[in-house]
Amino acid sequence: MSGARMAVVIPAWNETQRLRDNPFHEFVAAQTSVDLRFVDDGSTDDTPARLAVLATRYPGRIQILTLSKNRGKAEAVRLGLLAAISEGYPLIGYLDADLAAPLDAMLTLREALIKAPQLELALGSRVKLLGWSIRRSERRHYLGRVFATFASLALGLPVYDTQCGAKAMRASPAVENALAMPFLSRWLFDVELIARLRDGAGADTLREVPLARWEDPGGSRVGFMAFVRAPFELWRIWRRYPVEGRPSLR
Ligand SMILES: Nc1nc2c(ncn2[C@@H]2O[C@H](COP(=O)(O)OP(=O)(O)OP(=O)(O)O)[C@@H](O)[C@H]2O)c(=O)[nH]1
Ligand SMILES: [Mg+2]
Repeated sequence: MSGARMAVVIPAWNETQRLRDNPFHEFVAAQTSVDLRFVDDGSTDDTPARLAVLATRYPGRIQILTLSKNRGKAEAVRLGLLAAISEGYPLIGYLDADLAAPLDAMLTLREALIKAPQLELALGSRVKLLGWSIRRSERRHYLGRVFATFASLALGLPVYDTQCGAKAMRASPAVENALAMPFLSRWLFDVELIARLRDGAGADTLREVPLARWEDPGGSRVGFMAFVRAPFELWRIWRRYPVEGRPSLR
């Protein structure tokens, strides 16, 4: 079963500096059942040309979906995943172009879905355990822990890390349904995706999978304002997807 076909969606917005060809080519050569679907999110730098070169070496296996203007990561990922479902892949997932989570992480997540057929979503989780290689600056780690605590409260689920950019799903009707509408939030869409599946498929279809390796390569374009806006966005999500049995603000 480990050969189940999977499409990994990689959103890319002005990634000329961070995009490297080799890891993608080596991965596609070694993993013949996993294809890559880049979404060029209205880039204004050389990203389209770089992606075109990347794709020519493995026609069909690496493809580019081009958005004519920048729609933000949430919409880029959502459109890429819907395109992969319509291509007929039984498993789909997404990963950041900076490869903070390495491509191998998608194999770990795919394995989790294959081993447990009841799961709809396997979430990569950056759990900093001794002997594992999870490398983030102290500042981002602790800010991340504060955010994760509030995200967990807003979802009413014991989730450790909603924001890791590596997630895999089954291309099921429940997942397709969860992706049908644009997300409310541009950056916290992972929290929304979890809420939608919690409500549409049940909390027991979601599983976090600790990743062995995660390393921030730097160069993030998520500015300070994203951290300032995060509590407000989380509040909007909590209001829009109330936790059953708990008071809603609506
Ligand atoms: N910043 C940004 N990234 C986008 C956008 N659309 C797609 N992306 C992609 O989303 C992924 C995440 O971007 P990063 O800037 O690394 O942000 P992040 O990983 O969420 O945050 P960090 O933890 O700060 O690195 C990358 O693959 C980007 O190319 C967009 O409009 N803005
Ligand atoms: Mg990043």
